Amino acid sequence: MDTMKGMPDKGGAKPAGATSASAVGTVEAIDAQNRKIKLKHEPIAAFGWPSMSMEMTAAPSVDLAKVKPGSKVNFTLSKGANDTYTVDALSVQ
Ligand SMILES: [Cu+2]
Repeated sequence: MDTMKGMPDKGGAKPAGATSASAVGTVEAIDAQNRKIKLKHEPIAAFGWPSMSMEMTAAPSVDLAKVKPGSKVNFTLSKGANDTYTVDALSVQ
């Protein structure tokens, strides 16, 4: 499997190359028209990320009307092609 050379093949802890993760964050901005949400999230170990502010795309199932700037939320994030990230689920704490 030469094409998989760069991939870790050990079992055990979630690798940094995880494709989805659950996280906690605070909403900073919402662009409902373009399905974008900017979140200041806490560290996400599954992706090897420190805490940061970043804009993500909200999946069609996510109700952006439920959140506003300042809302503290639990959310799940999935990694797509080209390092794009989508919020698949989101709930206000
Ligand atoms: Cu981030």
